[in-house]
Parts: sequence; C-alpha cells; structure tokens
Amino acid sequence: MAMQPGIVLKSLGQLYDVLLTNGDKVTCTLKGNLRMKDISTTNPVVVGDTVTIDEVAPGEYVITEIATRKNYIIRRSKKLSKQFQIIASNIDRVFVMVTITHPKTQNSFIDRILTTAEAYQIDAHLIFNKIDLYSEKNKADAEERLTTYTQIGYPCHIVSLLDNQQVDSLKKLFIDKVSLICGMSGTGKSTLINYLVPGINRKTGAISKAHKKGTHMTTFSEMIPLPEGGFVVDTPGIQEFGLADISKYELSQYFREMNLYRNQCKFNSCLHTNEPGCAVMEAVNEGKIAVSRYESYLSMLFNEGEEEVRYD
Ligand SMILES: Nc1nc2c(ncn2[C@@H]2O[C@H](COP(=O)(O)OP(=O)(O)OP(=O)(O)O)[C@@H](O)[C@H]2O)c(=O)[nH]1
Ligand SMILES: [Mg+2]
Ligand SMILES: [Zn+2]
Repeated sequence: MAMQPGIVLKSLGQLYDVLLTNGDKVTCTLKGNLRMKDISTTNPVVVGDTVTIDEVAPGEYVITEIATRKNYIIRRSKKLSKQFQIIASNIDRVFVMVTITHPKTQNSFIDRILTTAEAYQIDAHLIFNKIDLYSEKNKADAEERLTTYTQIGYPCHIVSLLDNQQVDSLKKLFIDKVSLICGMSGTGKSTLINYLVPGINRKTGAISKAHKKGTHMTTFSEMIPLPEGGFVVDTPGIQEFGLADISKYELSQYFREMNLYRNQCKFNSCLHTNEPGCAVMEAVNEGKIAVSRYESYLSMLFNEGEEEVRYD
C-alpha cells in the first residue's frame, strides 16, 4: 500500500481509527516527529482530521501527515481553566442540543459555542429537546429562547427524541455534511445519533433523579459515517466551550445581531461595556438585542482575560 488519505474517526490514547478513501477502517499510530510538532494542544491528532497513512509493515499503519484544519471546536478542561482540548475539526455544521430541563442549559453555554461557529463560519442549528418533559413554564422559556435565536438567524428545532416522527424531520439536515452534535451531558446527543444511524447502539444514560443532570455516558468524541452520506460527531457532555483565537475587539462581531449596530458606536475601539455613544448598548436598552445575549457577550469579554490562549 502506498500513502493513502483518510479521515480520523476516533482517537484512543496513542491509537487512531482512520477511515481510508477505499472504505477500509484501520488503526494507526502517529509518526514520532509528528507527535512533537504541536505540543501546545493536549491532542495532536483529533477526530475529523484529514491525514495521510502509510503502511510501514503488513497491517501496521502510521499517520505521517495531518492536513491543515479548516476549523476546530475546543473545550475547556475545567471551568475557567486555561487548558484547552480540541474536540473535533473540519466541521460543516454544529447542532447545539439544548434542554430547558433535565438538565437545564444556560444561554451562556449556547452563546459560547455559537461564537466559535460564527468565527469559523460554521453553520449552526439549535435543537430544543425533551419537550415531552416541559412544564408550562419550561415551554414559555423554550419559546422565548427560540424566538431570540430564530430572529438572530439560527434555525431552531423543537422536538422530543421519543417521537420518531419529529426526529425524521431532522434527518435530512445531516445528509452529506460533517455535523457535530454538542451540548451538556444528558441532553440527548447519543440518543439522536442512535436514530440517525440504525444499529450503532451508542450508550445513553438516564438522568440522575437528584440533580436532573446527565451522567457523562459518552466519554470521548467519535465520528460516525451516516448511511445516507456524511458524518456525525458524537461528543461528550461539555461544561464549557473555549473560544477559538478571538480577541476582545473581535468578539462582538461574532454576535451576529450586534453587527447591525457596532459600526455606529462613537468610538472605533468600543467594547460596548460603558463607553459613551455606544450603539450596541442602546440597542440592548431598546430591546433590539436580547439582554441574555448581551450578558453572554460581557461574560465572555471579562472571562477570557487579556492574554488569549492561542491555537493554530
Ligand atoms: N423524556 C425524554 N428523554 C430523552 C429525550 N431524549 C433523550 N432522552 C433521554 O435522556 C437521557 C440522556 O440521553 P443521552 O443520549 O445519553 O444524552 P447525551 O447528550 O448523549 O449525554 P452524554 O453522553 O452524557 O453527554 C437518556 O436516558 C435518554 O433516553 C427526550 O426527548 N425526552
Ligand atoms: Mg452521549
Ligand atoms: Zn459600542
């Protein structure tokens, strides 16, 4: 076998499952000097990477090259920590799995991932799941959020994954794309993948009764080929996403709705916090920008710190 291109489906310690263009799946190690190249990230090769494979001995495969990533999604190792891990790369579409209850997803969580998607121009959709469990109050909350995000331009879907008919309507959104499903533990990411790929049997876990939280069933990302074309990445439940290489001055440009106003701020360097003549703050006060989105913006602005952790 000569050199062959492939795509990384799974990373397990020092071993990587790679799908070759001829459809074969092989387990590979990493060429020694490649491992050292990028020591700033905890994981040199990630799910979604396009790689070159060499068969160095019969049945022994080595990754010799990693193609430049067109994008990647990162998570924080711990809340507020400066340690990041790449979850997956080369994504076409992100689905944020949101639940109002069991567990409760905060808007700030949604907005962090949307910001990264925006920075890389990755298409983003929101799936509000578990409507079968929603109280009247939960429904009102879902409706309000749905209105906010729809108005900004993010397609929103409201479903119960227990209802096959509703899930069928989601299926077509995945065809021929590399999609990533992300969300807190227990929101139903693996459940959705079990619908999309019959027979895959991803482990799903009941929600803890005491805390209404997920139990971290999925522990590492895996990219799964879809029967009708395309791939989907199942990810572990995440506490907090990292922001990809975004400076404070850029940040507001990744809140789509702020772009309508930010050029009208009095100062070019306006960060929209307390500057006079800030058109963004005025739009918030007039109800043209959702308060929750502005709060997410402020929390990202103040939590990221001046010295950005940069990855490339
Ligand atoms: N009532 C209800 N339960 C659901 C729905 N969707 C998923 N569940 C249940 O929620 C629990 C968690 O689902 P998972 O698919 O394991 O969640 P996950 O997002 O993959 O969680 P992690 O792998 O821990 O990140 C399971 O018991 C599912 O059966 C839904 O629409 N309604
Ligand atoms: Mg899971
Ligand atoms: Zn401003």
